[in-house]
Amino acid sequence: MIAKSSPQYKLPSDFIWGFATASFQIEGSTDVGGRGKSIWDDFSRTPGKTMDGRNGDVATDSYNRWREDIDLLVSYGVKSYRFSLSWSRIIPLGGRDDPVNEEGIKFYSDFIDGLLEKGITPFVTLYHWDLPQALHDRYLGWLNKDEIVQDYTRYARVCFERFGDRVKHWLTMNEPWCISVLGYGRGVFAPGRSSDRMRSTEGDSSTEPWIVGHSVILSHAYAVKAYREEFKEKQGGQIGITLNGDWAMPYDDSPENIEAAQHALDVAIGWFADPVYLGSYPAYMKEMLGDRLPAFTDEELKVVSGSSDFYGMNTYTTNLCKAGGDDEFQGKTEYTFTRPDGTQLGTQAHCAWLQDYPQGFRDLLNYLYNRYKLPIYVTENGFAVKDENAMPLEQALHDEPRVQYYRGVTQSLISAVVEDGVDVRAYFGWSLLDNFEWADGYVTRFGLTYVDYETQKRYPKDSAKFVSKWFKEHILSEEEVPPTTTEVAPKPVAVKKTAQTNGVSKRQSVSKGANGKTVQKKKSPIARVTAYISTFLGL
Ligand code: PNW
Repeated sequence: MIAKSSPQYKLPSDFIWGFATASFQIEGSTDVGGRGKSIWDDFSRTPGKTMDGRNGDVATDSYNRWREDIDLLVSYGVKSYRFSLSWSRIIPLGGRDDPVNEEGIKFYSDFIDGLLEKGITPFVTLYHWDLPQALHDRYLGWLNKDEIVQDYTRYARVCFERFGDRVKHWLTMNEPWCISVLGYGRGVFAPGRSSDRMRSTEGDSSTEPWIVGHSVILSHAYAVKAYREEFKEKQGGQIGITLNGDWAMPYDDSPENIEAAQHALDVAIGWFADPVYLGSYPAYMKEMLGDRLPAFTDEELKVVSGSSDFYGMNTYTTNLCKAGGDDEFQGKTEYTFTRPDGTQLGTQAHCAWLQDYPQGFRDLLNYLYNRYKLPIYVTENGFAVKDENAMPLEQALHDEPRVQYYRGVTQSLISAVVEDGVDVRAYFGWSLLDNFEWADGYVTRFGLTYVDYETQKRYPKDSAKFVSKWFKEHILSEEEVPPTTTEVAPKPVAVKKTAQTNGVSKRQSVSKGANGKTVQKKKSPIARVTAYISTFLGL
């Protein structure tokens, strides 16, 4: 066990950290540079769909201000930046026979070069909810498995071909649960389909989300197959999916509530993670949905199973779960933040679904690592301070509840890695900037940087300073890294030792750096031996 006070109580030297965004939430310039419409363009312009009636036409204007965004990342000292590509900027009509837009390619190509020039590793999401409108109009998008799988795979292939020489970290899909449930079940996100005729003119919440989820899994899997067969050998990158999922805690000790928490996890996470990592839908989902849950053919299952190189984890909060209710999207459980004794689980955020509970972050990391046994990349995690939008600038910049949130999760993160032996390789805070928060419009601010939407000026909040400083102080410097097994040491480094004592799967080997190369560098023999001894003794 490494003592908390030890200089070795740190994350590995090749740990990746940075901030995340998504194309539609920041770019704006929706009708510029040959971009085709996405399903969010008109949806966000439709009265009543966003809280403040505002849309994504300008957002944080990052299509024009991307150099400024890179400067901001540099000022924070990040190692990596997670962003997404707009499918309809690259293929305006989206389909496999539709033309590629060279202006869109050039925009992202220049951006990637800009990051690399500053030593920032691009972490690229292919799909963060902005489906080309033309594909929705043509065949109902994700509802048409046969068409969308082919169109998505071709889009992915174009991205690998054009950017894969420089991009070594790919995420196929962002949060399939949100795509399926919020877009086709609750109808609150584009394309806004549901059974609720007060909200949606079309849709069927009892069937469509499960069909959409199935198409998303298959599209992900066939894109990964293409990457592995046609690009990976030459380009040497990694590819995986990223899932949302909040920790589920039983409301109390009763057996039905303990079971309810597992049901909540089965639908929030297992719906996607179980097929991808374990090869089948969770038994509880089959029981709950019967033949409304689509089945994989044997051939599809071969492609789906094992189709992610790592576990991509987006998480924000913890829910207390009680058995009951008929909400299938929550596994027929009820969520609350109020404990049996009437107290709140944590600090309330601006959005109703989020409270700050850092222990849940650590518990979730352990659960995912034990169940899926792959390295974890935390690709989103963040907090929206209550009423921040109504505060004067100076007050908003001192975002103490967000600092408190990040203080808690970073402590949980390092405890999970060093004490529990969970193999976490990356952490991205959501978000680099305040931005278009989907149905919330611009009311809810998740940024570690404040954006004044009148001037588009960016102002670092205290949280950005906290997170940047924390990662700089808690990652082993290359000088401190103990030698690897191939060098002097007969045993793995202390992190690996701790892992063994906890009965969790261990870190298998020295992980790869951002560019796919082993990061640990040669040190002087003395430095190596000293570092090794101090690690071994837990100093
Ligand atoms: C994620 N929920 O969305 C997305 O990946 C981001 O684009 C988004 O800005 C961020 O989290 C903050 O909301 C979520 O209702 C949207 O539980 C809704 C939920 C969770 C995540």
